[in-house]
Amino acid sequence: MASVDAQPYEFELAPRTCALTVIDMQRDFVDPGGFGEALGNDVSLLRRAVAPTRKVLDAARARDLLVVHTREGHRADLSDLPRAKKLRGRLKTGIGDPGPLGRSLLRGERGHHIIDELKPAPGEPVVDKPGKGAFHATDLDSLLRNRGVEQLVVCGVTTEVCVSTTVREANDRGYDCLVLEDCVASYFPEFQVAALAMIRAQGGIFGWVSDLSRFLRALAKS
Ligand code: TIU
Repeated sequence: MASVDAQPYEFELAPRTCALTVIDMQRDFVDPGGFGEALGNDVSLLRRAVAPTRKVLDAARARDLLVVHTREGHRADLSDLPRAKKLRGRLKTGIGDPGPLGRSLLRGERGHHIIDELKPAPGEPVVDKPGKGAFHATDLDSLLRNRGVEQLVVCGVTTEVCVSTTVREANDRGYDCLVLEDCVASYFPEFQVAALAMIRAQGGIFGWVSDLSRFLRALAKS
């Protein structure tokens, strides 16, 4: 056990029951030509979370923490793509349409792959999810419970969409979440600030917020 300096108050890190979750660090969100850009976003804003997340990954691997990666995406036949999600946005290149990174947000396409810098190591589970939250229509909950996980350290993108949805889902399932603010990123700087504020408000209504250096310091002491 070690205390992570966090908000709204210290987070008691228990490495044996803690997993690192890296949310949707896919080319489709982080690289030009993918789904994120098709939505009208400046994807370079997400790059700032890559190097800090790499450091968390290295530290978690060195301490044998369970590392779980997630990817948002759909089956090639689009059978798991709700009509509402397909139509929303009136996009020129929507989910399943061909683009520079292959068919957008589809499993197996180039854009669906996790970026090289954060590539899953052999044996690390990769959870493919059709929604924003990593628990919806996936086996993530059983995978965590079967390993006795009670705490999640959360990195990835985007802070107010898939990270926040996952943290909220995790909170309702009884997990304690610690979000590292420099390891999550948004296309909208103001949403980054607001999403993190919502997590730690009201005594940590959804969880805790800290950062890379504070987390590494505590992990080294634990
Ligand atoms: N658009 C946006 O901010 N995010 C997503 O569509 N997915 C994730 O956050 N992964």
